[in-house]
Amino acid sequence: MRGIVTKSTGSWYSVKAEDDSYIECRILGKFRMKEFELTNPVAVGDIVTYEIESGERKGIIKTIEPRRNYIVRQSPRMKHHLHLIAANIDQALVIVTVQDPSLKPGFIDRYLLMTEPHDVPAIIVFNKVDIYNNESILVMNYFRELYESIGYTTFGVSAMDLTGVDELKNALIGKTTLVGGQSGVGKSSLVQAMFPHLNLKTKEISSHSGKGVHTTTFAEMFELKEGGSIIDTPGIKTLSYNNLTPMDVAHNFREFFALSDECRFSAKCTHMNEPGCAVIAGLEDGTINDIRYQNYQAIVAELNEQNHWERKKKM
Ligand SMILES: Nc1nc2c(ncn2[C@@H]2O[C@H](COP(=O)(O)OP(=O)(O)O)[C@@H](O)[C@H]2O)c(=O)[nH]1
Ligand SMILES: [Mg+2]
Ligand SMILES: [Zn+2]
Repeated sequence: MRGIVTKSTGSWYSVKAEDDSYIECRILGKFRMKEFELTNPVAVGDIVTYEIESGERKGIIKTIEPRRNYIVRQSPRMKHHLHLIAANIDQALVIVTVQDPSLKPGFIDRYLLMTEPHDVPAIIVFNKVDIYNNESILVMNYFRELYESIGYTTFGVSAMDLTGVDELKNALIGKTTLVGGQSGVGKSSLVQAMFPHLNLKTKEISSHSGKGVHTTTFAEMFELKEGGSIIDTPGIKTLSYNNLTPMDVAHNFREFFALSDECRFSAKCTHMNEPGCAVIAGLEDGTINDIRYQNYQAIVAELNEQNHWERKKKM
């Protein structure tokens, strides 16, 4: 029996079978990924084979088919583990706002570090354009031009007055799209505006423990009747990356990577203070955007700091 995982709640997985029925499955034993430790072995979007447990209407996942790509982030609980968010996706939306809430500096660039390593096309969506004042519109246009010039698709939309909603919808039909963004930016409202037949409930489950309240959030795949599906990820609020090295970051800032051939130390250049660095030269002549560069520096500094404390702990 073969199917696709549409939801994971930690120990149980909803699997959509080839006959369109759903079955709850669990896993026995261990599935490992060679490269790193995972908190969850199976992700939404995984194609799995399973067996029905005798006398039950439940299944056991036996194998996971090789993933075309996947999105991971650092586990919020275990700093050294990664959490698989989704697998086998066609594109990822990052929804942001300039106003209410204001744009969090670096959020887009951090998000792109999740998608870029696996060549997952990212679409940057500015929502709530209906409430933007003149200054917010200038800010949005500035960033839309910046990211378009690097090669990303961008949209300016409103889930409220439906500006741009049809155009965005057209970009989603027939594809498997991961939807992310900080809470409050209008993810649920926007999905609802594009696909009114979907009923995205809040999938946040709180559990009490002695240490306080933890909120656990789970990704879920929703099928579009127009074709394709979206994966809602209510949990992505902050992004950290101790799975990446500074060099990985350099390679995944697309326009830096494109210039790195011209750096004296080419593929080894971190574009921080090396002599003959084409990215630093680009910063001076304006071909590299200074906000992108500042975000890059901040991310690399954060990684170096994490690694510094790792080394101290080991000593
Ligand atoms: N003015 C305006 N408000 C919006 C828009 N989209 C969402 N909102 C409001 O923003 C708040 C958060 O929306 P929600 O969809 O729950 O955001 P989520 O946390 O990202 O899923 C709600 O009060 C929505 O009514 C929009 O395009 N314009
Ligand atoms: Mg929501
Ligand atoms: Zn360089």
